[in-house]
Amino acid sequence: MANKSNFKAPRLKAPRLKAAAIGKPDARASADGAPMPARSAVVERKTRETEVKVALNLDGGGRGAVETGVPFLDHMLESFARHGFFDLVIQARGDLHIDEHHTVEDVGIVLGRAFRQALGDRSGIRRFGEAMVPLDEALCSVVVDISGRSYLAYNVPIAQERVGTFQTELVHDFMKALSDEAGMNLHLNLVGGRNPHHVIEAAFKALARAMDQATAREPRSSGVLSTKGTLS
Ligand SMILES: [Mn+2]
Repeated sequence: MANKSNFKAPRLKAPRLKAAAIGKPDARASADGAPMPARSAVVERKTRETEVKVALNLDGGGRGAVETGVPFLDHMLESFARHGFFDLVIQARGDLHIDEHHTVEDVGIVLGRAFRQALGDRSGIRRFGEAMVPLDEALCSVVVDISGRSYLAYNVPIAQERVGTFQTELVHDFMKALSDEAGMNLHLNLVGGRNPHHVIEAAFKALARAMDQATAREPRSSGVLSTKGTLS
């Protein structure tokens, strides 16, 4: 029986984080005391369907402030920021009166571009990352190669069409857009799971941890980690 009271979920306050704060020199990443240049990007994209702005710092502290108009996506991306130790501000406005597809996909596009831009020529990064993350009964594996070549292997079968009002199929579209635009080989494999919220959240957390590893600076590598000599 539906509860028809006027209950309103409390609005969870995202940590206050301004796009302008992103891009300051990264003092913590310095080994010898000299601040290293921030690996960050601010990317905007406007179409007749959506308007998306992303500010990203790869060497952040896990602070996320995400407002896309799709609350479930906000929840996933704030989790992504936290577990990837990225600082991430996302503001999106989309044609949600049609459905959430354009907004979810376009946020993936702009986030991917922000990673591409923040990584620059990809020199000095670890390039590969992998993570296996559980959430109760759900277990998801993510392996990435941030090589400049995009590829998506998406094996995350979800029986339920929706979690709340969010269409579970949109996760596939989001991951495709992200991997295409970041220039990233992205393999997602669901080991098992029943609850779609758990499955998707485990996927985003595993994505975060794998991308944190892959984007991390590799102190032993002075140039681009490829025998080909380029990652672009
Ligand atoms: Mn959750």
